[in-house]
Amino acid sequence: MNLEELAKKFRAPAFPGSYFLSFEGIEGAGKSTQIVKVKEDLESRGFRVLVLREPGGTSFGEKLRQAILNSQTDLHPVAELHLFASSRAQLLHEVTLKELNVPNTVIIYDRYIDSTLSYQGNARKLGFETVLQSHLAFPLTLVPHLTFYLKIPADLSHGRQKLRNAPKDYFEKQGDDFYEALVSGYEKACELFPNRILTINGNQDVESVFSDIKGHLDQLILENSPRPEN
Ligand code: T5A
Repeated sequence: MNLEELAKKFRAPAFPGSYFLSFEGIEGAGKSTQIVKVKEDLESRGFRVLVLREPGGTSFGEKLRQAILNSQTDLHPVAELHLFASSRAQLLHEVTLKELNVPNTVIIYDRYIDSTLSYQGNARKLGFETVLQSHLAFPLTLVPHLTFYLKIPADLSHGRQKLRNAPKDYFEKQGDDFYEALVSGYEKACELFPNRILTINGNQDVESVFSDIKGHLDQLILENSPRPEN
């Protein structure tokens, strides 16, 4: 199967009235900042909103998160791939699929499969085929209705990380080449999934980034609202 054929195996879940969204971007792109604002906005429209993070979100997933992000040894990229996929499968099974079944729910993921494509597939050089093939068993074939890719350049990521002044985790210690490969990995993911992934300019003030995201959310909700009867 070529890459385009593989990509077609991935579908958004069909739960009427509920949505699955994800946020993507390199370190410091502003994902967590925007998720807080999107949650508030959707709640004000009457949705029940759950925010989940990857890796993590379940007690099993949080243990995997610690194992990866606090690892003192270099992990093999295949080990990384399967750790992230394990955390993802458990989160889908334990939380996401059950919660989406409740009408008027929005599940927001802070990172999902596009992180694996960019980090393990591109920057760690496993290739997109290897990543997608490792996700061909349900529930890993599920993808969000919309993914917001907050695009910032690598140097802005380093600048925001410095400002935060927190200890660097496993991936934050990587050099410039790794960050450039992350950006190009996200570009490739956007080309492969053009209808699902929306690129948002993350190099704007917080309110302008939110306004761009809100425009797309308005459209998604409008398109899926029941039409008034004549
Ligand atoms: N990973 C994960 C993989 O390798 N493969 C996978 O499959 C998955 C799922 C997870 C790590 O695991 C890797 C990727 C990651 O390395 P994480 O902690 O969940 O790590 O994710 P991070 O991206 O590291 O989280 P960050 O907090 O660094 O980034 P955010 O959430 O994008 O950024 P945010 O919102 O916290 O903002 C960062 C700083 O910038 C400021 C904020 O105030 C904050 O100080 N900021 C802005 N400043 C100016 N203008 C704006 N528009 C701003 N927006 C935010």
